[in-house]
Amino acid sequence: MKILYVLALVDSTAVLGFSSGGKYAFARSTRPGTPLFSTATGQQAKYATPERYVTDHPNNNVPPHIAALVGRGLHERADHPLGIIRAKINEYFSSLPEDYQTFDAEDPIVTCTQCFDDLRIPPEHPGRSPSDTYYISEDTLLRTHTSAHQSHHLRDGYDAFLCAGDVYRRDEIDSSHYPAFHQLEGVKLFPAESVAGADGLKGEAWIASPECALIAKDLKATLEGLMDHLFGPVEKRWADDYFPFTEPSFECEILYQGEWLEVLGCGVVHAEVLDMAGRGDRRGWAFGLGLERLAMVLFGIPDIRLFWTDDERFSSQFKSGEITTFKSYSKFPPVFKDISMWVPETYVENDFFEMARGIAGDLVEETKLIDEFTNKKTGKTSKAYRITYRSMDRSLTNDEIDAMQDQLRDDVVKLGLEVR
Ligand code: FA5
Ligand code: MG
Repeated sequence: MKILYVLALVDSTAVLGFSSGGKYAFARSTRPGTPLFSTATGQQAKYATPERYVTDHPNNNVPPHIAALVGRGLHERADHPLGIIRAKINEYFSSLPEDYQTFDAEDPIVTCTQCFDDLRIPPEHPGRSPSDTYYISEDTLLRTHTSAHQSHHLRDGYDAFLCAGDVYRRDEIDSSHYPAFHQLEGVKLFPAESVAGADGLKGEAWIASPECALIAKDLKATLEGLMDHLFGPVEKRWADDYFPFTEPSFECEILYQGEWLEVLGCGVVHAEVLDMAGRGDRRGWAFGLGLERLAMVLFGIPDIRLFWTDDERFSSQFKSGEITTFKSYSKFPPVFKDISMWVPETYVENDFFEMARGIAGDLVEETKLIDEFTNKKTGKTSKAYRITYRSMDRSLTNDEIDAMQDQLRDDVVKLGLEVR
């Protein structure tokens, strides 16, 4: 399911185009005397302890293959594509007039309050359900986005900051979706006096105000500047989006191999979010971008699974500070297996995807729905999926894949599925 934080996806294919406005001159705003890196880089490794994530709490739904990924700190490795991009993004923001505080090593376990309530994501939102989120306990979870850290930094008094980290979502499986990936969050508040004219404005009145337009323009100009810094000339476009914590909200797509790829979500921070963080006198913007999505385009990395590989044919290709084109060390042939099942009404697709990953790990390249119908007489629904198995570093044998597919066919019974 791809609903995530988009509650009522505004059906907007409207392309707003990239505004060309210069950067809004903005006074230095970070508290004086605070260190540039308040969460020391290199601290991530301390979170790489799988026992922290797989517990016997009844709400714990973190499988071992996910626990093994937490806290690897890929975005902090100077010679990993994610670390190289992270550093390039830092370089860009350091060239701007504001002092952006950097947080790169925050605990990936957050509370529901941090991840959802502080951001106006209501209890019934599908993104909060255990079908989409990895829970540690009733009220702690693996962060599903770096926005989980926005409110406490705002509450602590920061006016401009960046925060990167690994995030986790139960999601579909294909070359650009992986249950663990990295995001980078950016937030900037404007001086109270520059937005005082819009005091108390909400909803449409806020959106129509010149203060809102000013912030949205600065946001887009800042992100366009970032894209140009990273990519040089690349085709990009804006579309309207919806997030409960920004108003208005946008997404940015870039053209990659003939297809539009969504790389970030952003918007003007919702007044209620600022209120809850004790910063109701201010307004500002926030964005969250997917580091893998950017890295795939920049380095020409064709499959999101590659970021996690320990294969040195991958790692030896990258050097700190250098953007180089990835050379596939060879593409091994895929093995396709189909499975058709009667599904119960309570069926959750992500449970099936995760079960496949649990059995075959990263050998699962894609899980695709290929057929679906409901039997008129019995009312039963059938779904058929094609699973693509492919290794990134060797040829697979039919026997080993048959064994995995057989195990999957046996195990789906536990999800109430009936193989046809
Ligand atoms: C968010 O996560 C919001 N927190 C972003 C945001 C921050 C909006 C601040 C407003 C203000 P979204 O779910 O669209 O939004 O994810 C943001 C980016 O993460 C996407 O644009 C994409 O680049 C990346 N992303 C999302 N899901 C995946 C995935 N499964 N695999 C890889 N990258 C992903
Ligand atoms: Mg999105």
